[in-house]
Amino acid sequence: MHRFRDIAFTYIVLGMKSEVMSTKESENSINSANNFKLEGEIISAIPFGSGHINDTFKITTDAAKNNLYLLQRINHHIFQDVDGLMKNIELVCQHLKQKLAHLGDDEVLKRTMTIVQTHDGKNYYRNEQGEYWRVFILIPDTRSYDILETTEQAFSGGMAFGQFQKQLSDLDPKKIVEVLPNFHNIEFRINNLKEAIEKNPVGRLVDVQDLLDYIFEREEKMRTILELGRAKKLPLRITHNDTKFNNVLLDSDDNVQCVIDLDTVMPGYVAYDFGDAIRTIINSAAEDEADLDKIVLNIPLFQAFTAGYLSEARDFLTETEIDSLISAVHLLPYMQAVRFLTDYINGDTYYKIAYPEHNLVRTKSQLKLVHELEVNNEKLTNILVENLTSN
Ligand code: GN1
Ligand code: MG
Repeated sequence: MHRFRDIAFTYIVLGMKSEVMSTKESENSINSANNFKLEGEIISAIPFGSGHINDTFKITTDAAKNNLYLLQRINHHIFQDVDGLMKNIELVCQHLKQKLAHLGDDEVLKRTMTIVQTHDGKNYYRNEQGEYWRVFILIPDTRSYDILETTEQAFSGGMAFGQFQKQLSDLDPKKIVEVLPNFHNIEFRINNLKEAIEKNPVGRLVDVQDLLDYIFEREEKMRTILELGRAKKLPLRITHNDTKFNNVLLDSDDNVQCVIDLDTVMPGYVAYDFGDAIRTIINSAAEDEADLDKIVLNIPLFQAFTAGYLSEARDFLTETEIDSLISAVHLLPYMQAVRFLTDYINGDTYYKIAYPEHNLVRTKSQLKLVHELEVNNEKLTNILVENLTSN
């Protein structure tokens, strides 16, 4: 989980070799960053964040103002249509910026992501090795949390994702490329798991039979949202699709600053965003906690996130969308377990791992969360209902 926090940061200072070893990787990232219109000269490139897919670096330049940037190497094995991906992000950022224009330029820069273009005016850069790079402005004086600390943070997070959906609710989903088709389609995810079982490419099936039983027992019950969607009872909107709590930046007073990580913004059902956010918010432990006793629910945080979310989203949600929220609370951790287990059986080809059993530990951890959510289903449903009636 805290992959980059656990390793000694490789640090390169241009013009002089720093005491910590300079690596090819640092040079490569700096060379890539130099293709973008940055203010000032680059001073350092440091691995940043805890993403499982892309590689992220914090770039600092010597400019007096605007000296922080986020450089990312896009995992183009997963995001194969980088052009479509970046067009999506550009469109979404433009739309959000228009919505916030009344706040003035400085505020808009803090509340939305801003793509930095290359010297030849493109949204990304492809180097000779075929790697794809992009740069965003790094919003200063903000922080994100892997595990929440207070109900105020949870309320802010709920508002942030509710606002995000609301601001995009008038953007035509047909304008957005589905960069990862079937991303939250549980049938697709279960089929991928079944294919992995069939192939068993690295012989890991022996370790996981009890986990598979647990997953397949719940297969039918997890289809509710998929079927409501197929029956056209849920509107397809533009959703974020990776609403982990660490994808919200908060300011020093824990007010919402900005929703980040727009790679998976695609047509989807609002409940998926709600459920995926709850997956990280309600869990007292990390997504990959190995000690299952530590995975318990923090229900006050669920209450606070729900209140924050509904304060923004209540107006535009249909009754069926509201009814679907609780199903997603169960579905998203379940689907995440299915995805981690599929990757474990396949020999860890999708998610970055920090140690060989990492995907197995992640699976068990998410399934423990599924169990806790089932046990507390009535309590959670009541909280949702109370929030709706008090609003
Ligand atoms: C991946 O890389 P990151 O952390 O932004 C994944 C999400 C998962 C998440 C699990 C494109 O997101 O769907 O929920 O890991 N992103 C993709 O932490 O698969
Ligand atoms: Mg992501």
